[in-house]
Amino acid sequence: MERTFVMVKPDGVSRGLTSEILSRFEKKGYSLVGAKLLQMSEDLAQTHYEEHKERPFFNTLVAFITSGPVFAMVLEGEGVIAEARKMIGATDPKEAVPGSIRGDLAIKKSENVIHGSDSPESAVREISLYFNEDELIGNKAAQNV
Ligand code: 3AN
Repeated sequence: MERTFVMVKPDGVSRGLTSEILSRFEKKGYSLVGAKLLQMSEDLAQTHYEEHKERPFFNTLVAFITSGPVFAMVLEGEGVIAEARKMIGATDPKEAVPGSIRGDLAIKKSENVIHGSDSPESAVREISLYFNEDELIGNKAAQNV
């Protein structure tokens, strides 16, 4: 079954949007197979966003994503990688359609409340950055077998 990595960013957590965001994915029919509230280190932030390290906004992005706790989760279900991206909406909340998470809950591109993996390769990479195998429900170790 397909899995993706989704993370409520510090602005979303501090604004109290975590449960609303999780609720949207659950109502759609996706299952939560892993979740944790964590404070990202600078190292983890730089690794997560390494594809953007030459971009002018990289330092701001790292500072922002480490500015407070994030809520990291792994969601499972049919087509969840592409569908979660659709539900999240465009990177710039001003372009994100109403009904999408960013379209409904954000204004600024630099504080766009949520991250979601953009491909199967990113999903695998990002899940392993934040979770051990035994922290994911459905994996053998997590079932104590
Ligand atoms: P997405 O999160 O929609 O996949 P990416 O991967 O292009 O978007 O960008 C990663 C993050 O970098 C975005 N979530 C956003 O917070 C930030 N970002 C992207 N472009 C800009 C920009 N021009 N100015 C400030 N922050 C940006």
